[in-house]
Amino acid sequence: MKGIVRIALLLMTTLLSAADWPQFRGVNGSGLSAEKNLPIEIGPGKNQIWRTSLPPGDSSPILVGNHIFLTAAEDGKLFTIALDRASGKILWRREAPRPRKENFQKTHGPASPSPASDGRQVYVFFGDYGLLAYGLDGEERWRVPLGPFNNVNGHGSSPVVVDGMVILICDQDTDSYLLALDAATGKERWKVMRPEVTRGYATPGIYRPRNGPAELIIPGAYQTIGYALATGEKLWWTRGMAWQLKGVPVIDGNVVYINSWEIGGDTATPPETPTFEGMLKEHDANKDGVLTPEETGPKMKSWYVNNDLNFNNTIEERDWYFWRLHRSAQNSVLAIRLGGRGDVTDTHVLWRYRKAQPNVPSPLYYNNTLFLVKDGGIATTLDPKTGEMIKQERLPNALERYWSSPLGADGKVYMLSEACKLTVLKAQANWEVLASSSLEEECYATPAIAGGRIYLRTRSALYAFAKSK
Ligand SMILES: [Ca+2]
Ligand SMILES: [Ca+2]
Repeated sequence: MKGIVRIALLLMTTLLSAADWPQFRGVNGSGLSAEKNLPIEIGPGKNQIWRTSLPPGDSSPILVGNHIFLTAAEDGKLFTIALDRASGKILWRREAPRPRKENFQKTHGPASPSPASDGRQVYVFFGDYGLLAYGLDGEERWRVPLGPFNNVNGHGSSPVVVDGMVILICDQDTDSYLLALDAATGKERWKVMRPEVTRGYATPGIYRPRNGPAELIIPGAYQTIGYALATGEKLWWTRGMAWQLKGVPVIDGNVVYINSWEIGGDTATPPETPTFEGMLKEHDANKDGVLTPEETGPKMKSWYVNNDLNFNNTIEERDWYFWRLHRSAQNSVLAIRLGGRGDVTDTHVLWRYRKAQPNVPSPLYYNNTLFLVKDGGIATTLDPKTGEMIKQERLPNALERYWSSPLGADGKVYMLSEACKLTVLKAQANWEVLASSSLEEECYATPAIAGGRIYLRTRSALYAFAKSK
């Protein structure tokens, strides 16, 4: 319940109401809703209120007042779409400029970041253009071109809006930065470079300590960094996470939970990787202080595909520094006590859990339990105080990959697989499955919960489900 009270407090400072779902995964990315009497099964005609066909896009729906907002791409064009909450009717769609086309991993596309709203306007981000703001009626208020970005998998970070600022993580293999724009005008409030990190896909979390100024919690490659919300000043950081962070930090009280997983990061003992000096000694035939494919030989040919961060077909010290971090990266769910300053890795990390972590889905903190869902349908509960695993089992009949983050409401936990199978658990550490149902669709977006309904986006449509009377 503590989480629900927190949501109400966060909403008090905005024009939003408790019936809204203002950003990716709801208020502060928590995935929590105070709604009751929600359906536990979905299906064609089962608890279904409406279905509206949509162009493809993997952004999650957000809800503000009578509106639902999401983004999509169709015929090579980028769109922001508003739907009527009651009927699912499309109210307006606005095209964003598309001056270029980023590379994308096939599991998503050019409309992956979710919109965010403060109740006045809706803010959307496309990696192929930048940020745009619209009035709820669809009138464009401002646009800020950003990029092009050096991010081979395509952008995935969603903006958030807080204290009159739109905050966006722009992590990439060169020149990563964190941006704060004035929400009303689009003018830059501050921008901080993030030389510590390479590509990333995370969404910011906001921490409001009882005493002291608000902080942004920003997961990035190999670490999480805390910044002062008002100024962007770097306050603290933790090392020892995986490469390519995705989710959103989950905050309860003065503890934050962050998941990080990447291929190769599960080993207990990271492999030995030579130093850059060692590499030069061995391979730098022409003694110019950098290495080329000719010098490093056929064995290292494939290294350049993902690790030559500035695409110049040369290994410089920076490339090798990040490669060594990559090799020593540790997949883990981290619990970090907030309030520290400087490098808090050795002082504020409460525990690390290193088995069966999700790749994309964020953790869920609900009913004093941390819930995780991993590809293959492996659901895990952890004791948030100790990181001790309480229960880990496969979800029956839902063994696919998971892109959607779990949600908590009505004493239940909702987990949605790629094959659009919805498994509903009783929200307790020793969980049990209450229901399992599905649509013949593909699901990559995280659903939204508001006004007694579940809004679920598939690759082809948006559905509203509510419990049948
Ligand atoms: Ca050389
Ligand atoms: Ca290079």
